[in-house]
Amino acid sequence: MRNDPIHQYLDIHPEVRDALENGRPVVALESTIICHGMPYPKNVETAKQVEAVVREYGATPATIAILDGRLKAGVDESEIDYLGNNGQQITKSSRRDIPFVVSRGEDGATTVASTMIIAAMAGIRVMATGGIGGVHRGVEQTMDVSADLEELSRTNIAVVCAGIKSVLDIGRTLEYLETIGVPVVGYRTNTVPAFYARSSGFPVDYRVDEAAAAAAALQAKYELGIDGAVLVTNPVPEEHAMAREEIDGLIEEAIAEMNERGITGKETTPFLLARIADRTGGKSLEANIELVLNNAKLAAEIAVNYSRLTEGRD
Ligand code: PSU
Ligand code: MN
Repeated sequence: MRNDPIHQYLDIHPEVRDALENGRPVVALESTIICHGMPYPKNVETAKQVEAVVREYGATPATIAILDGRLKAGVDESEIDYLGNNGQQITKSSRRDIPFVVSRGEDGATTVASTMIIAAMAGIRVMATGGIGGVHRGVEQTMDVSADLEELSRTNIAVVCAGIKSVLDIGRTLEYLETIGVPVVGYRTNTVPAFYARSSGFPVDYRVDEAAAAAAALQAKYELGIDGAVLVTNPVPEEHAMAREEIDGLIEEAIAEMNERGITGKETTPFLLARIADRTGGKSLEANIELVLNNAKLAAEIAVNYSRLTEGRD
């Protein structure tokens, strides 16, 4: 396996490698949320807390990033500090960006899509994030559809998130996921969560009440050779949730401001997140942090169950 050309590019952290080689659970974590999704120093604090939660629930964390052109599956604390300190200066890197960031020897913050790619290269089957990218509102004009969606159709990993953010067109995002064959699973919920809010009102495809049930579906999918991700949606904890009406109005305003300023492409998600955090006096940031921690916990539980089910197999 070490002769595989991928390993000319990929550094698997020794602790992560040890876990993988011994069939122990590993959870991958993205880094765009650190560099572009949250302000310093909350981003660094949160990234470290997320790793601690993964450990607490019995798995090894592997924060994914690109540093000096090296794909990293697992980073040190000092590297988390580096990512958090340099924030927006670090290139937000999705699938299309990886070859350029690598060949130029640069740093990259990985989106859900590129985190999935690098995690899968390393052999990691579960990742946690806050929210995925999706079909943006106004797609009829802009064609803005996140590369996360196509990635979900092709790369084999469970992605634990807090549902679909209402800065996106939730209905169209779900239609897209249906078309590309990505199951939307609700963890202890019948409706797809809407990130800051616990429900979007749209039904999930499958509800699971235990992490083991999600792990079993994952095992069946991959033993059957059905490629692609499973999207596990986990509502923000009740005590940190925001009312849909409260957040939706602010989102409308933030989108209007974004359009006035002519912000497009990869800048949209970071702009909207920062604006919404301003407008809610930090309340949305707190919700964001809590939901990520909650997702890390569930991802660890799924990874633990998955490694039990697949023990001794490959
Ligand atoms: N949603 C969040 N915070 C984030 C992101 C999404 O609440 O930081 C990031 C994730 O890394 C996601 C990316 O993969 O934004 C999607 O960006 P785009 O729509 O440009 O593909
Ligand atoms: Mn986009």
